[in-house]
Amino acid sequence: DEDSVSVSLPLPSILTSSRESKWNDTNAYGSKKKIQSWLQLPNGDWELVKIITTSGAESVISLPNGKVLKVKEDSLVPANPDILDGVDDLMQLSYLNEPSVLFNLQYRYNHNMIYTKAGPVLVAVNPFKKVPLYGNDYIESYKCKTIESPHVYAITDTAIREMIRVCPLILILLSIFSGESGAGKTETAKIAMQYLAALGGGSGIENEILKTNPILEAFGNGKTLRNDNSSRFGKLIEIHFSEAGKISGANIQTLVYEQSRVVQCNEGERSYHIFYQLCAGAPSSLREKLNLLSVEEYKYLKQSNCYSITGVDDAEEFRTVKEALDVVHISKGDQENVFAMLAAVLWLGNISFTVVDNENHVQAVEDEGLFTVAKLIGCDVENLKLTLSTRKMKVGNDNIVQKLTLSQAIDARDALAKSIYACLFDWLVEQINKSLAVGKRQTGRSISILDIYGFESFNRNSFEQFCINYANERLQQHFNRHLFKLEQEEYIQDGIDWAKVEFEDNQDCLNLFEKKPLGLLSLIDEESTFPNGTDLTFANKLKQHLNSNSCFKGEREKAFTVRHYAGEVTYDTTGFLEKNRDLLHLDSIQLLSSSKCHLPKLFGSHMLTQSEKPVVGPLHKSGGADSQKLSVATKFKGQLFQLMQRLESTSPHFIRCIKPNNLQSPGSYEQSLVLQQLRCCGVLEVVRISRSGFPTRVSHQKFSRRYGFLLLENVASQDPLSVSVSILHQFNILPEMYQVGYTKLFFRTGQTGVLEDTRNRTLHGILRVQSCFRGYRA
Ligand code: AOV
Ligand code: MG
Repeated sequence: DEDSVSVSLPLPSILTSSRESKWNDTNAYGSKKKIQSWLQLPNGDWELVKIITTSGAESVISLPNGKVLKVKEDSLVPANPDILDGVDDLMQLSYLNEPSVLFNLQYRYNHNMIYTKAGPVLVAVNPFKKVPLYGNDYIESYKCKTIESPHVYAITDTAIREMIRVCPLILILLSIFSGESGAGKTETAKIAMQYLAALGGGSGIENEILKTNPILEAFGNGKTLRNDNSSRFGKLIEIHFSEAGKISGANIQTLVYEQSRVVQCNEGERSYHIFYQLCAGAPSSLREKLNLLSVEEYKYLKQSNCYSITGVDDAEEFRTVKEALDVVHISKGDQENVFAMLAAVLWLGNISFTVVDNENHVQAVEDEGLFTVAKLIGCDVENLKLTLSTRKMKVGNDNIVQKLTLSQAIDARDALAKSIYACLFDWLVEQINKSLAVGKRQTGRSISILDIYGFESFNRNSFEQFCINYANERLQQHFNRHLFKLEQEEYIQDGIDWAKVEFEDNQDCLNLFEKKPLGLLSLIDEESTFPNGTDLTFANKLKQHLNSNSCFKGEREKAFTVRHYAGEVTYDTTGFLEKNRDLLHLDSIQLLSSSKCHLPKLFGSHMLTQSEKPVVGPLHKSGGADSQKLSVATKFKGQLFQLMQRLESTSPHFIRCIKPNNLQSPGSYEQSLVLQQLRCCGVLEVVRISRSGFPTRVSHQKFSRRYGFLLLENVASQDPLSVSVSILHQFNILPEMYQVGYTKLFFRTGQTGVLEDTRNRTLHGILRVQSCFRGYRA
């Protein structure tokens, strides 16, 4: 009978109750208490239970399996009425608590509705399978607004409309961090681009823009333990539109950080996809030209013991990348040079060294590796050999040549490899930007999509995670500030009395990173310049200066912990200084800039400007031994600040991606994992902001229609606002629990639950009476 209550409601089928069938008992409405509650099980998961009775601080509850238990009342969290199961927007929930949010997302996920709104934010739960939500028909439907359920298409559509009508600079901010990488940021970004291309296409440039994805993913993504296609760089793509709303060009800005992957990656991971694609897909003529081996024969690729990805055909991907390079107007000749540089990097890893004196100094072995590298980058073998085994230094006015030990030589070699790859990456982005360049006439209308690497917390966290998590910390602040502002603006717009809600922001953690001179970034740079600085002295310095900071905790030996907004992460400082210095010897720079490399821009301008740049970073060496390059951390911070500046000038739309399980498999929804991410990526944060405000908003029209019939007096002739107010009075809703706006009612959490219960009871009664009548007539 109860099922018929919900079925009879004029709501989409998704909102009809599915919970009720789980119980056999017929105990229903009538109790003043919330009849359904969430109970936390010993494993941390939440279970929906029914309260049978409550006396004092204890409640007797029944579990779905029929078991009856006595529990402390405060171990129960109120559940929403069934009618709210699977709502489109978490803001519609009367109770915005963790289990309710978890359940709502799970409910929708089980029905292939992976998108849910959390107020202004779109939450996307990774389905790990093809879901029937994309393609031209859907695009058309969202464009014509015949579908209204939350979707990337919908939020992208809103952005386009906003750009055209309201504000010329619109930023869609996709991707913000989730606890685990592999949550779906990059896929979501591509889905948004698809929509933009479909709506703003026509000139052909949209195809070029879409083709930048396979290129940048090949060069900037790799397999990690968490994601087979993990982005190891951040990307902001700005898509420009004409006044008529057609795409006129685009520009890509990148945040590169993980150079170390080129020369080193962990067991089970892979380096950048392009290396494997090249080795698998190069036609024989190219193989010969580049002296290409198979992946197992390159030391850089061999060390992680992982060469392929299930379901991915690297050779096929190589063809896709080449086609994409054609589309963005990179000539066949330049493409071949790019491949030659990639081969040079791989061959560099195979160069080995031999000890030449009794002081353990080494020299590069004259073998196939050395010869091939020299040929590929277009330099003299002798010169290359010297560069890899010695270092020119200036002491006073004298130039001296220092011989290198094995570990120094390996560092020099790896630095060269990383540097070539970094130049290649930058060069590619530059070429792509030239190809996508907006015509002379700029309208100032653009939509940007930000897709960065997500917050990472592994068992062992190194310098890479340190940088990623710092970036995420900055973005989190952007997110907080913006959403908070929006929230308040809505209240003000509707004319309600609104005292500012205090909000816990992450400024303290940012200060821990950015403060000068005693912040993490300054201290790492300072230690990196000390000749005798080691990872241990660095760790000790942190402990000495930062232990009083509430976001910092010194750990045993070389480790330290940072309390990020998304949870604590313990970093192991091993390798921090080396990775931060990322020194490329002056010799190497000279070698590269004098090489006859066929991509002149690649080394020529890039390298020289780097070494000739006035040094503004802390790495000013009085000895003048090494290249005067900015430290990685300083460069990273600079890029990040540039990015943030651009973000500040735009109007963001947020999408938060959630990974429902760690197996990359469809259908499984691990509550604790989702909850951890909801907390990390701030969905609950938004929820919390809302809870301290007036999260439930209902237009007067809707509200009076839904509850008006419960009124004792006849209100048929009254306007919706007055009806709404009468309802509030009749049900004794406390004045501090709501605000009446010009167009909407604003409620604190839990308020509509009472009304909804009464409504259900009344409807239930009506139905009973009706069915009695039917029985009578029969
Ligand atoms: P990420 O960008 O968030 O991780 P991806 O976007 O690469 O994660 O997603 C990881 C994988 O999840 C993809 O390769 C797809 O297999 C699957 N996936 C994600 N979204 C969808 C979707 N909407 N439909 C179907 N499958 C999907 V990282 O870049 O690692 O932080 O650094
Ligand atoms: Mg990604």
